[in-house]
Amino acid sequence: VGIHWEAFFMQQHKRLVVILETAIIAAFAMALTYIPHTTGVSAIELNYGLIPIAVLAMRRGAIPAAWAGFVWGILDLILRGLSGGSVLNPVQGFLEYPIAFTLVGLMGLTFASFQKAVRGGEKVKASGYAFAGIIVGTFAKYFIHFIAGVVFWGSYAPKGMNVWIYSLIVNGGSALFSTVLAIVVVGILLTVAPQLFIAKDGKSLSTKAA
Ligand code: 218
Repeated sequence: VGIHWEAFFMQQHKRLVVILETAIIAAFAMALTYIPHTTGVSAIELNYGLIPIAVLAMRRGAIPAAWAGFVWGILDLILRGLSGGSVLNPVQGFLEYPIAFTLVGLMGLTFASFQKAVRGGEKVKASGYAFAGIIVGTFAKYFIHFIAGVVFWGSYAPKGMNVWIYSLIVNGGSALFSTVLAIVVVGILLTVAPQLFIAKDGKSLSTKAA
C-alpha cells in the first residue's frame, strides 16, 4: 500500500531519460574532439567538448555531468590518447583522463541556482550561474593537467624554460581559451534555445510552465 506506482514509474522513466541524455552528451563531446583543436600533444588546445557538458551540467546537475565527463574521458583515452602518444604511463593516464574529465562535472555546482533563475525568467542571473559553473569545472580539469604537465610533461618544455611556467602557458592557455569559447556558445544558446536548459520532467516544474 505504501508504493505509489505511478510516481515510481515516472521516476524510473526520468532516470532513464537522464541516463540517455548523459550518453548522448558524452558521445557528442567525443565527436567534437575530431575537429582540429590543437597543434600537438603538448600544446594549447581549444576544447569544444566542454560545451555539451556545460549544457548537461546546467540542465541535469553535477552528477550526470560528471558521468558524461567520465565516459568522454574513457573514450578520449582509448580513441585518441593511447594512439596519439598522450598517455605516458598508467598514473599520468589515470590522472589526465578519468580523473580530469570527471572533474568537469563540477560545472554543475551552480545547477540549482541556475535552474531557479532560468525558470524564473531571470536571464542575466541564469547566465551568471552558468558562466560560474563553466569556470569552476574547466579550471578543475586544467588544474589536473597543469600538475600533470609539471610532473610528466617537463621534457616537452623549450630548452631552458621553467617547467611550471611551461605547464602554466600550455594548460592555463587551454583553460582560458576553452572557458571563453564555452561561455560565448552557452551564452548564445541561452538566448536562441533556452529550452535546452529546461527539462520538462523535473519535480520542480509546475504544470503550467510547460
Ligand atoms: C605541458 C603539458 N602538455 C601536455 C599535457 C597533456 N594533456 C593536456 C591537456 C589535456 C589532456 C587530455 C587529452 O586531451 C592531456 C593529456 C599536459 N598535461 N601538460
